Amino acid sequence: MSKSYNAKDIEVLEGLDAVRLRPGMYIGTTGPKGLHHLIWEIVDNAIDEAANKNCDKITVTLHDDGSCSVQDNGRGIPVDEHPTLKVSGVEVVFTQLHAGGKFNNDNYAYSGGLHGVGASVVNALSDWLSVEVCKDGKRYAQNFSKVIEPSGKVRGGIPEGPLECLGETDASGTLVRFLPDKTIFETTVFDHEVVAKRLKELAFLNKGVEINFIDENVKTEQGIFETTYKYDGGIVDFVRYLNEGKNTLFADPLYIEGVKDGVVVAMALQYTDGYTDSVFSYVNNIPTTEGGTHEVGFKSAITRVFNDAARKNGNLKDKDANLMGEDFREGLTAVLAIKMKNVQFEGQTKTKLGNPEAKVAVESVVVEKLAELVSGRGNGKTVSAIIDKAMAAAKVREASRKAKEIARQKNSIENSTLVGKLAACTGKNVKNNELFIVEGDSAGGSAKQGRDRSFQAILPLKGKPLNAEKKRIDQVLLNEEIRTIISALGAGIGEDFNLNNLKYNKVIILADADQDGAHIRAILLTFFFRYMRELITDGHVFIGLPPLYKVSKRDVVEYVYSDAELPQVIERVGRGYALQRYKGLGEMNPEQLWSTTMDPKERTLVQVTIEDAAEADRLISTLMGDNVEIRKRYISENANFNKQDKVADTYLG
Ligand code: 28G
Repeated sequence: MSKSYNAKDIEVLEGLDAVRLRPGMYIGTTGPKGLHHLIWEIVDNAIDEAANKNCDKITVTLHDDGSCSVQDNGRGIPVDEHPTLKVSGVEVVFTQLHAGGKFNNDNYAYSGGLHGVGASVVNALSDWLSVEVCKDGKRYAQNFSKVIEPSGKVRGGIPEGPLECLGETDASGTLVRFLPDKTIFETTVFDHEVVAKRLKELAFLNKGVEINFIDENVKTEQGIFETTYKYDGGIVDFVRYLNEGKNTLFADPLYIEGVKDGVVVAMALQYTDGYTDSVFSYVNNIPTTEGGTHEVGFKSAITRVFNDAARKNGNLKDKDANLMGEDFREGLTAVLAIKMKNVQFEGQTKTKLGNPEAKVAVESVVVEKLAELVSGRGNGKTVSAIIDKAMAAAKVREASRKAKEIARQKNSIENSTLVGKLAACTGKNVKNNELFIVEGDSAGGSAKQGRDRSFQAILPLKGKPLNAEKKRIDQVLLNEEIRTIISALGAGIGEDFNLNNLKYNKVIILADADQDGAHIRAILLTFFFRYMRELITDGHVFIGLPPLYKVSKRDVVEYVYSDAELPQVIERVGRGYALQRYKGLGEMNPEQLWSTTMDPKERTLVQVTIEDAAEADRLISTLMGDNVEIRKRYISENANFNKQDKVADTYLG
């Protein structure tokens, strides 16, 4: 290294050292989620530049060398010398640790202000990073890399030299390319679907911004994968997309926007003839899966506005009580996107907005603007359709309350017949007992024969259980597969759920390693997440991993649980081996199923976290929606719990 450092520089480098020492503090985790966080940090800076109207095109590329680049056509990061640090603005952005970045919520600015936050974190955690800036007719570049000092100390994000001018250009913007450091992350392979899904979401949330996605690792008939996301309708297009393939009650989503006390509010809504309540909310482009104060304000606002309209229209008479909030959410698809400063996230997955002022501001903007829209000429039919739908929902609500009451009493009698499909275990010690939910009758049969009946119970699932998202709760509860699970577990559901009554300590989902199996896993996780959340948070839910292959030679038999392991196992077994690929659980005989997947001494279980379940819920309900093709592709590529993706926790008896 030729460059000499002054005291200020050393301080900067120590800042980046801290990032490498405790990556989790800056990017949450060093798993796949943290890896993708690197992309989002850089993309966020480009999005900020777009939010300030200085840029309208962003290109994200996954390169075949494992690196990722992000390019924008904005103003370009400032290149002039920083007054106290005496290096270029570019070098400051990539080497100065900005106090805590996004994880210090006090510093989060939603527009302008804190540009470049997080870029230094990405630099610190990269093998190398290069930046190119086009600005004021010139092209500049600087490279950074990881170095090993003579003492053996490893440092990340060290400039290879100062920012250099490479020549002239007409262009303007910033290009950043980086290769994540393999010694920091559990995996450094970016996931195509994760990136595609988030970029599409950002394009919906940032109206008119063109986001291009190129993946050099995905080949199509036309060459390498390339696609463009650009939505001039913004969240109105998002709502249209969510309702694709559904019957909508009116053609164009209602859209309102406004600002109150520094909170910028935008909302689009449309009703379908379905029963689902699909409200998707965002704060500063971050999904708030668990909702929060902004959603509370939104819900209370639409209830008020539509009730007022129902009275004005004469649908509700003086003596009638108001319709309930839930009546106005049946069939509702809405996107609520707000921007504000000093966001406070709460909840189990830190995806719930806590700021009380957000409720006040959202409620006020939505009441004012939506009331105006609703009373406006030309919206009469739309408003009538909404009111009629809610009136019908209120009637069903009353009927369904009675039905549930009856169902509750009936349940205890019906349980005996429902649980007929269940092969219970003989042991009575709940702490030891395990319930296997097994995909398919044939695998269910093998599991029943292969199990240790003293503590293992088997519940075969015939087809796909009803998608928990698709129907109202009372219909979900009427689904036989789901009710069998509820009564087998014995702990109730929803508000009535009580862990103390749980009859099994482990609930193990056993499904094939294919698309249908992944779909079943996602549906079950969504169901547990919505109606038995504590089952997951208390650590009772597991995914069983069946082997994908058997490699054998004479008396040697080895089972292989992932494609990545296969070559090593084949090499170990050596010439003359026989290879069997298991297409499904059903192909295994009872002994094989026991020894590979059910025997606590041999099997591998992956414990389901609340984040896994929240993600399954989000995917089933948002970006997959009714679009079967997208869903299938997504699930087959992401929802498989295999050994590469997860830290497998082997049961140690
Ligand atoms: C392509 C990958 C990600 C960015 C800009 C533009 C400006 C900027 C970025 O300013 C302020 C200065 C140095 C720390 C602002 C340009 C005002 C005038 C900008 C990006 C604070 C940062 N002209 N475009 N940052 N710095 N795009 N895309 O990162 O001290 S970051």
